[in-house]
Amino acid sequence: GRIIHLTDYRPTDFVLERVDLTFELDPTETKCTSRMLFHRREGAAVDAPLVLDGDELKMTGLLFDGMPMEPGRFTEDNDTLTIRELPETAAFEITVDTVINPEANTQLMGLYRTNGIYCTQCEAEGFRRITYFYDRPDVLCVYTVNIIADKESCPLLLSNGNFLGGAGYGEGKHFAAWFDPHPKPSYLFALVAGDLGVVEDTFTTMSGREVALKIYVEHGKEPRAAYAMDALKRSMKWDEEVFSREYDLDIFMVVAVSDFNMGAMENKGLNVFNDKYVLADPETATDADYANIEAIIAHEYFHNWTGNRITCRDWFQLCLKEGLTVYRDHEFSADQRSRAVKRVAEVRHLKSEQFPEDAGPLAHPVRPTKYREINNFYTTTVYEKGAEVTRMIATILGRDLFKKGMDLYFERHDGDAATIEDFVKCFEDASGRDLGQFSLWYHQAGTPLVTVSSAFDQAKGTFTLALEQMVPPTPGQSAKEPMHIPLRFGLLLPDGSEATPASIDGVEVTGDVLHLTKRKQVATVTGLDARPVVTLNRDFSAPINLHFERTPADLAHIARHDRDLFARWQALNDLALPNLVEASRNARAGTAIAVNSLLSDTLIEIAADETLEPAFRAQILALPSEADIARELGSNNDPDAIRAGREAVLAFLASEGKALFATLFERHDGKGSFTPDAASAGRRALRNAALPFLAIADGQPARAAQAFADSDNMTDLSAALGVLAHRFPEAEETQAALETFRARFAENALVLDKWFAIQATIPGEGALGRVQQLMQSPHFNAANPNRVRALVGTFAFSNPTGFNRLDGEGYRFLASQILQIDPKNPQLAARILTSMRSWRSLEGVRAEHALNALRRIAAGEKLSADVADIVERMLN
Ligand code: B3K
Ligand code: ZN
Repeated sequence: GRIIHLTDYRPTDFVLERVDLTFELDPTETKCTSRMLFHRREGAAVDAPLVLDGDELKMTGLLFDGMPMEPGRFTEDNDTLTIRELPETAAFEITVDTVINPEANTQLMGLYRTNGIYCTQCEAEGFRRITYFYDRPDVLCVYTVNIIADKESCPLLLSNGNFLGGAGYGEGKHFAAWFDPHPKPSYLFALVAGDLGVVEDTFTTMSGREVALKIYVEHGKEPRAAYAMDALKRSMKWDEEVFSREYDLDIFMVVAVSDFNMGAMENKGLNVFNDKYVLADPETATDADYANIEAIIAHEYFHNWTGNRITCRDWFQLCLKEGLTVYRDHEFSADQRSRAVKRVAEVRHLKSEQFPEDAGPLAHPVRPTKYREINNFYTTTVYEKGAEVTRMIATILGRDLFKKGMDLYFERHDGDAATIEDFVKCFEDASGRDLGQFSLWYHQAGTPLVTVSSAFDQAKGTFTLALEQMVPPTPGQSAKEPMHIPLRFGLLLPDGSEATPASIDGVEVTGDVLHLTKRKQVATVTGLDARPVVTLNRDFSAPINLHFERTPADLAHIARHDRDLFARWQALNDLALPNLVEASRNARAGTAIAVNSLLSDTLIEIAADETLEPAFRAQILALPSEADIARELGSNNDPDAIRAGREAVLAFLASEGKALFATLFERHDGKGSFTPDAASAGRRALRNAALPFLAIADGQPARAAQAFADSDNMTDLSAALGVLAHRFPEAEETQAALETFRARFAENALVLDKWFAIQATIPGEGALGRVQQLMQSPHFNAANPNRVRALVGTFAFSNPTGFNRLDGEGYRFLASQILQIDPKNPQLAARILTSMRSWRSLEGVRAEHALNALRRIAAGEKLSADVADIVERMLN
């Protein structure tokens, strides 16, 4: 594929006024007729041809104003249909007939079949696999959709918008017509047909309109859709209350399907979901599953305003809808649950997924300027860093001006295909603040590094803070400008209370935000009687790396006293990380490992603090991961040494805290009636955070085996199984528990994905053999993305010691998997391949094996654009 540049953007030569689509569904020969009404855009050249996009299409008819098009007036090639000699001003109609084979569509883009259900996925460029079209987000028009299908196998015929009507249609068939009054781009088109069960409810909007809500799932699974329905209603209410956004159709539908390339899709009025993010009940879903369902239902619903009513001018603007919508779903979850705990989880996720992307060969700006395959840009940088950038606008402007800016955005751009510049301008206009330098967050890739040092002058009562920022070079961007970095901060006094300084000079301060804008700045704080302990980047107000040499005592002080719970977690993390890094170095060198007793004391003290919510205490007990340690080490990494060092620290903490862990584990016994609310989930989280420490201290599986036997919900059951498998992989108890779990959930593929994932993450070099063996299991299905992600993806992404085997077998396995998956499902292959994005930070022997595996993939015959793009960037 060729490279697309942001600077090449220009509007189409023709305006599409409306489209009428008719589908005659058939598993292998679906007929699609598309009637499009166009007129030449004012200012477009009079001889400009109409060039429509297509991909692997079979065209069986082409009409101009109802008459067959003369062969000389059009040409069809691999990916375009070009029509010439079109009217200068008059509107005209083009009719295209295509024939599609949904059964053969293994890419899961365009129209395909999953478990007998017809469904579509059109973002980013799937609509062109249905018919020739202006398949780009800046072409918005109204759609009428007629669906004809077999009555018995497809009682349900759905598309976007409002239902117009339906009737019988000859022998054994019926039809339904839908009209979507809201102009939309093709990527938001959807069609679903088949035989599904439904859960129904209603929502009355703030202006009093009643909206029908329907969630479609496989027959028999209706009870498992209740939580998703509840989350949907809460999302609709929240968007009215917080963003003043009301829903705009008579009906809102969600369909759950079992073969889907990602989480879900926000098609107008007809969201299509991976069933993993719809179905839940206590027996089969963990608390994390419930939280994900809530967040994704909200995310897709929120897209109705941020994405659908205001869409993107081109795909470079993807963060306009994704970053903003992730920010909105984060805020929603924070309001529904515990804000601090949610923030800790977000930051953990950002650091473990986005920071490595930003530090490796796949780094790109939140708003990129070029791409080869757009599907490879649905990244954690566009989504999660994009959300952080939106959050920083809110931090800089403050709540009220941020709301004013959002209101202006909705008012000014409703119905538009907008750009990031349009978005930022709304906040500038609403606040009067210049966001020019701030906008670099959209354009400069790489995680900024802020280095800080401090000094206190007791005689003068002044405290100075010297701050320096540096944005590392990234592919295609060697030199960087200083950024506008908003840092929330506080000054803690020895008794834990907060100091109110007389003045702060040298750096702009608004409220509790310090605005770093130059490469180097010194903040001078006056009017202090005692040396303060600075707490910086509270709430993770800026997505940066912070190097601030602080004593363990200062960090422990913040961990004990900060009024910002997030900062307390961060301080404890900052106390633990150097210890874990040091332990890993010692493990590699074969020298003795010591643990700072301030770390163990503080950790145990906070974990024991009954005034703190259990969910937060559980986060305190989850030490930085092996991947976190690897990132901190930066280069020449040996995953086995990292694990050995971390294990030694865990063992020390386990023995120091054994009494406490036993109490936490027993006191928070989750038995009784299950509720998925945040407080109950927090109690389970604390219990399950204590269990691995107890297993280490016990040195044998009895307690975890008992916990497995006693569990009456999936959260506790899978946590106990995880501890058994990861701590005692060879024990009889573990083998028995794995088999019990398998047999009990043999009919539930989504639950068996947990069984796959737990086994794929058993540390050590035996993991690969287990994964290969599990791929032979009758429960595995190489054609289903959820299964492949659960087993192959989890192994590559989340098993550092198992995947990064010294003999390189892990990489060779992944290379052969990628080459096998790619011809069937390029998006899935490309996504799993990104698990190797940090290969250059491995020590020499592993890096060499990784390089050879990547070269083998690059040399593959007929690679998809998706995989070719990723592998080439990783090799550059
Ligand atoms: N917009 C979709 C993602 C589409 C991915 C295309 N490869 C889901 C979401 O972000 O809400
Ligand atoms: Zn989204």
